[in-house]
Amino acid sequence: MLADGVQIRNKGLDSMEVDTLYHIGFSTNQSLKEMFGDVRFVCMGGTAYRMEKLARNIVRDFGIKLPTGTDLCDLSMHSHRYSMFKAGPVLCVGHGMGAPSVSILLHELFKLLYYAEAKDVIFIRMGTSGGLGLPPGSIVVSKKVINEFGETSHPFAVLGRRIDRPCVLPQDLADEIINVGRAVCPDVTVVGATTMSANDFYEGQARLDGAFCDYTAACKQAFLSELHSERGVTNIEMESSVFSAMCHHAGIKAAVVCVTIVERLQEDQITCRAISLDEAQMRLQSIVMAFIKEKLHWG
Ligand code: R2B
Ligand code: URA
Repeated sequence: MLADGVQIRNKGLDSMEVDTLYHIGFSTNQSLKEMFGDVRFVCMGGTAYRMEKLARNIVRDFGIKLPTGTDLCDLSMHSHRYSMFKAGPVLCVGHGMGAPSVSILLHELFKLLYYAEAKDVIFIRMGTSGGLGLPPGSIVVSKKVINEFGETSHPFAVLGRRIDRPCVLPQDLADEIINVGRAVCPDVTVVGATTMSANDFYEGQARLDGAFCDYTAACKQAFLSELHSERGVTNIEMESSVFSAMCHHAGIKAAVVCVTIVERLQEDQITCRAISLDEAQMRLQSIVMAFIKEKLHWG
């Protein structure tokens, strides 16, 4: 099934009378086309707080008129799982941490947009990350994603078998965002590079400060240095491999844009001495908002 980009690869859905999108709190009994048919961008990030802030900033910056007497609200509030705010054509969704959380959400968002007949939708993951060889507060637009084993694919388990789906991100989209980023924030380091997506924050990212650590500081340093100098990795986070693999599998254009909040070649703990989390988020949001505005020829 094709809907101008969103490929739902499940013929079985046709025979379902009602499809309940349990984790986002919607079902095909609702007027999904009326509610979501105009969505052109889906921005996803880790927390509800940040995604609400993004939606509010878009409403203000784009001059979007909400119906008199109404305010933005969490459309997925009743599911108590994810959070979703709609700012005109931009859906801002909190995805939680890690691949399983993102995977469940993407299945349901793809179906939602398919049922809503939304066209030419672009997905953008906006995240925080640990940088390699970059000052905190740098912006990394992923051109390539590797998983924690160094492979350019994400492993899915289907009927007990491992299926590797490639992590592909459109290079032209990444370049467009890099150009906007450099124009909007000329004093900030904005790079297009390789992102490593790990399944864990501590051992999975070679930290020395987890509850377990069976390796030495020298081994950690050698691992991260090799990732950086041999593999070209400039940042590490936890969702880009599943995100890029699933969007590619669904035929959806997607980008991963992260701000670095720690220099991992120097430290493990996130203290935000060099840049506050709020400032880092604002930087990331201003770039993505400028990109969306340009794409939509808004204002
Ligand atoms: C970045 O930050 C989170 C871990 O602190 C994780 O979701 C990620 O990718
Ligand atoms: N998120 C991560 O996954 N790693 C970091 O170092 C910082 C944010």
